[in-house]
Amino acid sequence: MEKILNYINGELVEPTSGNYLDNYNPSNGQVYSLVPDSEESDINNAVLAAKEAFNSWSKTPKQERANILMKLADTIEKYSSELIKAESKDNGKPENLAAHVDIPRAPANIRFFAGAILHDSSQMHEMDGVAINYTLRQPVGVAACISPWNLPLYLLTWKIAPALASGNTVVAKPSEITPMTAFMLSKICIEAGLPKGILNIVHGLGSKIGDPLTTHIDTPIISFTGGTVTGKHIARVTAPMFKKVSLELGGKNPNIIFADADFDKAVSTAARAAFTNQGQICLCGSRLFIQEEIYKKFKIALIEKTKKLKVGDPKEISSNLGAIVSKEHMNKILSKIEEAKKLGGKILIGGKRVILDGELKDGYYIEPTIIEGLSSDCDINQTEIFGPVVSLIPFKTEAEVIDMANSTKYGLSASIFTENISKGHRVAANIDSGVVWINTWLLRDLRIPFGGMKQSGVGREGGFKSLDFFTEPKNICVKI
Ligand code: TXE
Repeated sequence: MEKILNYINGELVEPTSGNYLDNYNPSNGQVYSLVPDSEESDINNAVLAAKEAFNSWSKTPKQERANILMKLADTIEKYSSELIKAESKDNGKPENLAAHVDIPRAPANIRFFAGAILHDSSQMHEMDGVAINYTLRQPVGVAACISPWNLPLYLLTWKIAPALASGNTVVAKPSEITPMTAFMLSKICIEAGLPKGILNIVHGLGSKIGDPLTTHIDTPIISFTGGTVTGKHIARVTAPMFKKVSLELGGKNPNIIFADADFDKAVSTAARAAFTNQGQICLCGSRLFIQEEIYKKFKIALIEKTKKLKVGDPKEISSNLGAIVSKEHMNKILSKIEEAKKLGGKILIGGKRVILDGELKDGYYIEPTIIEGLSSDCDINQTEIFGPVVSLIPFKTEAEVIDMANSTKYGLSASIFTENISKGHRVAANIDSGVVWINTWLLRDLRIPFGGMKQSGVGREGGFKSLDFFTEPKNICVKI
């Protein structure tokens, strides 16, 4: 069985303990590879390698850093078809989605930040003939980059690209649930000639190697994407060490449909926002607020749309939804659906596990599920489920829907559908979330400040915000 290896100081190495964990293929429930069960000693080795590499990488001219990263991006692209298959097998997502979203984004992230450092500038403050101040932005050191399982290579590269481009070195910890494309990336780094030690990838359990990485004295900067509970833990353990921390956490995102919306566009986007990647995207629109006048018509159209979605073999081009990432997560989603029923929720469509035929009979599939009849403040409408489950909530007025949209502890993203421009802008300004889309969903410009309010996170990444985060500003004051 294939063994995934850690990538430390430019080499593929076994975990020091020699222990491995099972890695599952969610489409058939079978173990298909082994992932290192790393320990503190592996983290220490990786941090040491990154610390040593920092001395030269932080002083490498920007153009040279950009050239090296561009070559890495080209090499990733060379292996696109293998990466697409691997991401789908490891995560359960349809190959079609990996081909259009996940894998193209990896080289795009790297090229974007390789280019961005060549166009960056810093500030100058003049003191009326007395002095000038200028700001140097210098790399911080070894960055700990911790990424989740829902968009494995996409989010890993979203972190390591700006970290490396800015002159930091990196110890990355991909999710233990989806380690395969990070392992493939480490082999790609070797082929692309990435300087030894600038990127290190350590695999293993968050509960075991998370703290050794985040509280290591030589990792002054941490970029994390994952669950809110883990984010809280990282904030707690790192606070006394005064580290720079960026947290991208969960969401319970409102999707607001006004009666004057472009009906067909709103229906198809609402279905996409609810069910893409089996609902396992932090930006998914899982609370669907529909204005009373069109509630019934919209509900019927959404059910019709959902009926046409095929849950099936991730390898088949016709599958709209693949498998849920793990058995534990599938059971968590199913238990939330049961809870919804107990609270009086009516399942309009879906609600059950799907058992596919033949080799896929033990895979982790769930029907796309629409629920109605739950109050906006019940647990199901307040906490993240992170599965193919959307809850419909009618509303009467603009003020009422803004209140309900803002009623959760999260504040990551929101969508508003209306043909009234003024209303769109007005409601967007009043929604407590880091990203608001009007008449669309998941339209991403890599330059925007991306992140959440409230318990959806701390800080913003994207464009120059990422370069700001991964550098330390230093003021130099020169007396004239
Ligand atoms: O995430 P974790 P889980 C949400 C979603 C999901 C829930 C839990 O609601 O149901 O989180 O998912 C590493 N120190 N999101 O448990 O544990 C872990 O190994 C440092 C939203 O899988 O947060 C992995 O690499 N790191 C989300 C990463 O953190 C630790 C995407 C994320 O895993 C650690 C995924 C620790 N103590 C889940 N413990 C989004 N925002 O997109 C774990 N990790």
